[in-house]
Amino acid sequence: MNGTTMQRSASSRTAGPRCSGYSRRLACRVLATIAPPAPSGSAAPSDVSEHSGLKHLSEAARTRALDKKANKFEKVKVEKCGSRAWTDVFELSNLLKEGNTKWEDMNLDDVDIRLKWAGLFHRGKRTPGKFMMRLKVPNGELNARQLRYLATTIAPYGADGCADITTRANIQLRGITLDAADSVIKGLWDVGLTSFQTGMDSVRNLTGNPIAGVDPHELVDTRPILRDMEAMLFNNGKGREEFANLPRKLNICVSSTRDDFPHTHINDVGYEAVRKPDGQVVYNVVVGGFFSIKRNIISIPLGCSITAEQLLPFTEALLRVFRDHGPRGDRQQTRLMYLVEAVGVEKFRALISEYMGGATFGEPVHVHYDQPWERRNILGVHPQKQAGFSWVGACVPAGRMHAADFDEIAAVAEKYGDGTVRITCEENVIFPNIPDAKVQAMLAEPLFQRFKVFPGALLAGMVSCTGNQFCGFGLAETKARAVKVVEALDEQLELTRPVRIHFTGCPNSCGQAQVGDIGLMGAPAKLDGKAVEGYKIFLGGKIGENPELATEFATGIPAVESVLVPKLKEILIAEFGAKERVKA
Ligand code: SRM
Ligand code: SF4
Repeated sequence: MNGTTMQRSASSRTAGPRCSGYSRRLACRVLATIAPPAPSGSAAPSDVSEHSGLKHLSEAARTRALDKKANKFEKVKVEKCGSRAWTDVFELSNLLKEGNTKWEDMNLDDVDIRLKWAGLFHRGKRTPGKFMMRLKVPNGELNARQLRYLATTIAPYGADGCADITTRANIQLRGITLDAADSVIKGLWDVGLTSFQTGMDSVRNLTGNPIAGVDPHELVDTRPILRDMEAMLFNNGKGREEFANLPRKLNICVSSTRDDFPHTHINDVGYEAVRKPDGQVVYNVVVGGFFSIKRNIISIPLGCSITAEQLLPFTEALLRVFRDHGPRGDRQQTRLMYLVEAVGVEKFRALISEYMGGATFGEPVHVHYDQPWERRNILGVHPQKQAGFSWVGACVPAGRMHAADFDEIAAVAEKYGDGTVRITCEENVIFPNIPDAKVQAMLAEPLFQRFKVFPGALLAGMVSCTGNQFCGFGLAETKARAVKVVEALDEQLELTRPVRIHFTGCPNSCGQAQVGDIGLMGAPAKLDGKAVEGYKIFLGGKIGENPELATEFATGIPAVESVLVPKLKEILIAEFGAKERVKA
């Protein structure tokens, strides 16, 4: 791949934000309240209660948080900072264990909203009293000890206890009850994991190259960068109060190859490693990509590159800028892009520089490649940059895991590799550092009957969000149906190229429907005149160097296999060159 990664081409991302009437109105509101930047650290006003979410906000941000147009979550945070959940969760667990109270009697804002800062998501609509616990797994790297611990957290919950690999290469545990939460959290800390600051207005799991360190084509190993960033942003997993009241969630990733495995284009902040002509690796910065019910947009260049040494202070400063200047009104207009659009790319960059004490940044680095680069399929067996070793990528259908899977993955990683694995944004698992001589024996392990190393072409590229099995927003079931439908299609069709199908249960698009070659998004539908679960179908998502979002192709498709399979078959044949399999 000519040794370098490439800055997004000018054609794929516009150089500056498009200014709509809305953006101009928002700009007026935001600019009117922009105060001079805080010198460094927190701008904590002294007259604010210890427990209020206002504590670390600048005067300007306090004004926005207290404004009558502030969204309801700002009010919840002003009343009591989400960071309080880090201590409250231990208190709540104890109260429940002692039998002095029931979760139903507790403060609902605590149970349903603030506990998300501790990584506990009440699944009140589907499984009342049970929580999903979201972790942080920087760069998706886990070791055998951590995997075995994760198995113990869900094992007690029987059928209700399972886990998912997420679209941010992360783990979510299911079935956790509040009385057990304190011991699970302590156990996570013991093995070097955390659930703190994984939900609500916090930075989400940091994603990088899933084959970092073993990839012959990487410019840098993203793992140490993301570990350091994680330690800095979240205080080594114990939570960083100063960043507990951002205006909204923030997705950050570091990409080190032309594949753009972590999808910089749909992250709020993307760092793209690129080699300068003098050989130095720096990072082009892109900002503002996000999906939501109201708007989906690819990130735009920030017009600068930063050095490896600047990555952490830059990220820290960007967070403070977002915290102090970001919009806190209509919740649908609070993602980072809205701040960038309101102040403009130049001003936004200047603010970060000011918060870094006047740091200067490099010009963006543009690299010309003669040849296009096909995003690699990392499932299967692949030679590493270390001679004599391979990585083995296995497909975890829809990312769904059970306690026994964690144990078995740990055992296989120890027996054949170095005891570590990577999980990916496509919800799969990678075993690195397998000596070539052991690969054949490894492939015969029973684990790979379930998690196939050479899955069907469609199953290999299938991604699914949680869907309405557990998620209250879900308009359709996703995971189980996705596996069934895609397996049926793999059986009936032969493909000449990989086709990625993304299922997502609602327009929040956690399953990234607009990223797929084909995307299915939960939506209302009718079958024989009756309202049924259904999907919209999106087509044309492109990932890698020149990303594009898929656009809506069809709507109101009933979510039943007898309709979905033929409909998708028709699309795969017409648009993707698939052929009916000849039956033997
Ligand atoms: Fe998401 C909210 C699940 C990745 C956009 N997302 C939710 C909640 C927390 C809603 C809820 O409380 O039920 C879902 C929890 C369901 C559950 O029980 O699992 C949920 N999101 C997920 C996961 C688990 C989907 C999956 O099956 O993998 C992913 C967890 C990632 C992680 O480890 O942190 C997940 N969510 C995403 C992504 C994909 C990504 O990051 O690449 C997106 C689109 C990208 C983005 O954020 O811009 C995404 N989730 C949302 C949104 C829309 C955000 C917005 O600005 O409006 C919501 C709703 C919200 O935040 O209010 C949401
Ligand atoms: Fe839930 Fe919708 Fe996200 Fe799927 S896309 S996990 S249904 S919020």
